[in-house]
Amino acid sequence: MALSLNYWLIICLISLVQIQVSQSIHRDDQPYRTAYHFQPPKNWMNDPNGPMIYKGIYHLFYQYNPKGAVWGNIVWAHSTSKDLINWSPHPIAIYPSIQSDINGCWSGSATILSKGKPAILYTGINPQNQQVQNLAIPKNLSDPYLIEWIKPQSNPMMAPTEQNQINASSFRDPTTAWLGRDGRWRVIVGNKIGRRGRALMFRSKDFVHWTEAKHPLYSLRGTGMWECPDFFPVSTSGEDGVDTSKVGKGLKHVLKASINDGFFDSYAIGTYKYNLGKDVFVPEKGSLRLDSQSKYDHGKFYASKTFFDSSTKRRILWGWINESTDAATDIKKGWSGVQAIPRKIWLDKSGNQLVQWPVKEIEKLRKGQVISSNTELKGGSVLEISGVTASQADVEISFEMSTFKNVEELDPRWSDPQAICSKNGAGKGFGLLVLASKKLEEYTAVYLRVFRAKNRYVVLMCSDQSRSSLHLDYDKTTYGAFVDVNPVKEKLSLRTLIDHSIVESFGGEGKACITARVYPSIAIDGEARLYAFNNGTHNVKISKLAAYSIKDARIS
Ligand code: DQQ
Repeated sequence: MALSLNYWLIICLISLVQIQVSQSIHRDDQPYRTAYHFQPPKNWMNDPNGPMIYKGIYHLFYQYNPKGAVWGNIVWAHSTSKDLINWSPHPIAIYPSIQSDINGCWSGSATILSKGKPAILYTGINPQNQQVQNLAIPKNLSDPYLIEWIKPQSNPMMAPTEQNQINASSFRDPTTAWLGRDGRWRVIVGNKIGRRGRALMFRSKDFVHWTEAKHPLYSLRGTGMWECPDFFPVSTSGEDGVDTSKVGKGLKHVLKASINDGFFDSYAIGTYKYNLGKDVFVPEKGSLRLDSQSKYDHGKFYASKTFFDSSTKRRILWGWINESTDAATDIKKGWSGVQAIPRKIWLDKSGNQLVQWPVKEIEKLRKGQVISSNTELKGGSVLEISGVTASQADVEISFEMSTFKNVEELDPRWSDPQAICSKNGAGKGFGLLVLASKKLEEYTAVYLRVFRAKNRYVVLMCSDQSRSSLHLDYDKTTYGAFVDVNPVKEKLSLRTLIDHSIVESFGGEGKACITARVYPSIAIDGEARLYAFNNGTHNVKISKLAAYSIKDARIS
């Protein structure tokens, strides 16, 4: 007995050493792999699919190419987690096996049906390369990991036909379904007709027989194909999420579409009504309107999807962060694509916009910290924040301006925040230099700038990649967003999650998000540094700084 215990202890120790060794080898030749963002060990990953919680276990499926680091051979890979941060991989859940998905299993969503049974609707590519919608259900409901999925004989559930005249190459990505008061399920599917993006609606009593509604739930001219639509209620009185089928007082609805022409996820806030047999979504007057100003994230973030976490009453958002490198580079490194840290998402107090914040579970990974308050940051100065692993960190910083006398004037012609960030640089901005090299040959600047406009101040957030890498052929885009905060009354805050090649930033406590993908050549691992800077002529106060090293999550 004693011998066998020792034997197992030795085996465990050897494996631990092997893991440590393989991790250090892996980091040396894979400087851009992330340590706490979700990614499979190798190959291509794109959209998050069918996120849900079932019997206390979080499920994430994702579009995956089991055969390589570029898009193709698409299946649904599957991982589960108890905390949204550490994940265990499972066998591929949905793969081509029937006529109606033989050429690919594309994106879709999970719905929790009555009695808590999950069901997945996803897009299959049939032998004629048409996009159709299929159903998959768990083989064994008593398995909380939902390892095996079966596809009913009656697939596909929705298909383009001569009668419905749906364009077979623009008909995909069913949402989570919701149950109407009339006892019928509703689902929307992304589509376009000409340049008009559309959310086609289907209804069903039994989740198997689906009928197309006469009118799309919503459509908008000039937006092109809507991929991965999402439709869900948000509470008007707090941060709690609500079940997707909830309607009534104290709620507004959000429609999100992934705008394929432009590759961004954009939303509108409005009212969902069911009147005289017709379901309609009416965006609020003056609400953000599925355009480039109403992006979930003004950097890299696409094909996102929310789910309602009934265990914590949160609505949680997943989104795909793609690479900025070319296919040859991705093939060489053997992988492509990362998921953003899951974010809680809710309606801002103003009712005019959504707010996003990394799920609090991420804080479990925090270790060594640097915390300070009320530090003066002189005009024109750079201050190193040492004591944390700068390549793997979580940094929260808030600023107060000592004076508003000299703020920059906003040229009334400047309406595009990205253009201001790209053309005018940091101006009198202040913020962080992340993934920076010691001599500042490389850095990604994430910062805020305050402007004076007519009767108000305007706050701009930028994430500038122009100096992110000495590699000349890597992406140098600068992203920008306006942040709806009043700098006189509110904190000017930034939070940035840094993870080797990811800089995921939240301005104004989550009112504006910008995710950047960067590939430094010097500022790698132990060579990376973190700084605060103030480019203005006057001092600003760092009212709060909390920087943490972040441990590796257990992912693959
Ligand atoms: N990715 C899937 C499609 C979806 C697109 C294919 C969005 O279903 O429209 O991998 O990234």
